[in-house]
Amino acid sequence: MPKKTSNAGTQGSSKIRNQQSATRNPLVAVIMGSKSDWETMRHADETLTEFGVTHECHVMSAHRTPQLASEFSRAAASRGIEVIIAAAGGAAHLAGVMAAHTILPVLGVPMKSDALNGMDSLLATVQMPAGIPVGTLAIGKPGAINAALFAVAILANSRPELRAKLEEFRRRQEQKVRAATLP
Ligand code: RP5
Repeated sequence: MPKKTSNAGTQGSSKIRNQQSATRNPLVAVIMGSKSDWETMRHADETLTEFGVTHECHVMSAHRTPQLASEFSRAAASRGIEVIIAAAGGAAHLAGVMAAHTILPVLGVPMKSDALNGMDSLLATVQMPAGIPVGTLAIGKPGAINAALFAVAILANSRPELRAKLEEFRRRQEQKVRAATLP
């Protein structure tokens, strides 16, 4: 579970796992609709940490805390945030609401829901009307990891040291697959 709590300059309760990175100019905000999403979204948190990308993690909901969600999104760019990752399950409107209030790139991660295995989350996240884009990733853990890697790739466009880390990541990944042996 997220370890620290802070309101990060907005109203209401938010979860921040890494207080230090949260206060040190976060470049990425990882938002999730419920604390129950953390088990999946911790993979985005871990991936960003692996790349040394300053970020913060919050719980807020398009439906349960609509004012907090819109205020957070409206303030994000002025706080220096460059990418928002938003995860939600079921009627998953969080990424869309985030995108409605900012021109920052918003990446949506559909959570695997109990009722429909995440198909509801996927369709609710991906089917945005033309004009308000959400870059939607895969359902669940692969989506959480790839959202973080996508955020790193966006940031890497203007940060050569991040680009080098991404290239090294791909090299190591390829080597691992090439070296794989079967029982
Ligand atoms: C969504 O509803 C959340 O993102 C979560 O995936 C789902 C269930 O939330 P809880 O009932 O577990 O809080 O808003």
